[in-house]
Amino acid sequence: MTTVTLIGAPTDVGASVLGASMGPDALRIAGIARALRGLGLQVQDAGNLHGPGNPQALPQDGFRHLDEVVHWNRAVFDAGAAALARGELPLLMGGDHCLAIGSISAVAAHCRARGKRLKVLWFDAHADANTPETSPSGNIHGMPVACLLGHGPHALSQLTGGTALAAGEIALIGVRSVDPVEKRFVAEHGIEVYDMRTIDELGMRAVMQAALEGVDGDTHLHVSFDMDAMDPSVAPGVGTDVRGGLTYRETQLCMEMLADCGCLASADLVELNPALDVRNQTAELAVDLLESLFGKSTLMRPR
Ligand code: 6HN
Ligand code: MN
Ligand code: MN
Ligand code: MN
Repeated sequence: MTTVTLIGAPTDVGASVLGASMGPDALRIAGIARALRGLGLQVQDAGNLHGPGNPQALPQDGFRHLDEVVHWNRAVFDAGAAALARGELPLLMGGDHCLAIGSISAVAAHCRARGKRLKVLWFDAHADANTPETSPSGNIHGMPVACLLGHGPHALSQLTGGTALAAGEIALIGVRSVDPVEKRFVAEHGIEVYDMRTIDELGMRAVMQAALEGVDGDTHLHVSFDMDAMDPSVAPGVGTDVRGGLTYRETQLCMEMLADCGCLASADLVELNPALDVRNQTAELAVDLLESLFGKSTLMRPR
């Protein structure tokens, strides 16, 4: 049986809104380990990683807190790589979304070494595809997709010793807030995007079928879930909320279809901001969704 390893990364150095650093404990308080164990999974909580505090500095050369972001991502990379090498399924509890640079770089290195196909599904209101030249904020949580595709400072874009991802290995789902130059980046790289309009027009079932096309037993599937993918009416505890997001049921359907495909091998749950939440409901929602992602289903269904 696969062991799920919970890795806490309590930091918000990639953001300008403070509070995502409390995400790991909010998930623990919402009962993440208990919920997953209730599904019959083996779960170990590896505790929290350590790293520098948030200096709350202004951007320098296009980045806010580059050194701190590099430090945290190295720690996430090492912890993720170690869990994967032990045959475990790392679940990164963020923390802001800059941490996906480290977690997905570890996954990419793992797949390259084993000749495994890789697919990353990136659930987000945002495209996270800025570079320091194009970023309106300097916040590195707006840059991980670009970094993973090789655009960004060497220390982040070459964590694996090369470029982590090819554009065809990632799909963005739930997008509805994309900066003008990000649009060009996404188009020029031919990144697969299912924005909210596509989800409205096709429905989530068709979108997930398309996103999972070609994902099979030889594929390592990584889910990077930014809580702001969901509508702020159901997920208020996020730092950069955008109206018009995924509904509770749409998200549940995603999770259920991901569970059915049986290829999930690593995940990030990021951008949960307990300082902006109401009675920990966004953390509880996250745990509810993770249960579905790991196979909780209402009925027995023929596979
Ligand atoms: N996130 N596109 C904006 C920026 O500052 O680059 C927002 C980024 C939000 C990032 O939510 O992970
Ligand atoms: Mn994000
Ligand atoms: Mn986002
Ligand atoms: Mn490129």
